[in-house]
Amino acid sequence: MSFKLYGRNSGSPLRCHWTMHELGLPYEMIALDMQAKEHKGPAYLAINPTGQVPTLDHDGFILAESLAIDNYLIEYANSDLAGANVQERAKVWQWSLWTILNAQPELLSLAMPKWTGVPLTPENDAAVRAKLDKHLQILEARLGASAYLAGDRFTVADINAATAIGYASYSGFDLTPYPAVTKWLETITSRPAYLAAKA
Ligand SMILES: N[C@@H](CCC(=O)N[C@@H](CS)C(=O)NCC(=O)O)C(=O)O
Repeated sequence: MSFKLYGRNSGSPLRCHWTMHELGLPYEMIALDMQAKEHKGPAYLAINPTGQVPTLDHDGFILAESLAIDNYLIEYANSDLAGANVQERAKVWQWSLWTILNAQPELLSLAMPKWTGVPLTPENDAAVRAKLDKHLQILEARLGASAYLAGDRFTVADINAATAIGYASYSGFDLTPYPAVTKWLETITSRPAYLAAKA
């Protein structure tokens, strides 16, 4: 039994590195040289035609998409990290999808000028920040009422959402106006599995 995970321990692949460590599954990281466009070369495109990371190779079973990979690993490990019952699993999906479909794209829009060299117009910048504020207020209310996103214990919803909200520091979006979100991020990124994934 061997796991290979393509992609370094940042961005979307970090989600899967973190989950691997939470589950205690040994694996090998294949750190593609993204500067050299190794992820767009024929060898990698043969296993993942999207040319994106992460990709999981489990003894020849190939899987893309960080959420799908995490779900596969959790089921493989027979873990309750994705929810211990049908309602907790539903809440895990709700918060994972909501954060990744709403806050993550806006944070990536703010980061875009770093990659393209083209700044956002002041109007666009203000519009993105206004949308983010709306999303962060929803997260703030949730995490003010509940220690973790899916309820009172840590689940993969926290991994999925924290790796999305984690783009804030890179994107120059200040999280200090959202103290419950900030405290939650500090708490879960002090977990041994996160620290091991980032090491
Ligand atoms: N929906 C995908 C997104 C993957 C993704 O955007 N990966 C980025 C790195 S964080 C990537 O491979 N970027 C290179 C590219 O798109 O060419 C997932 O969650 O796995």
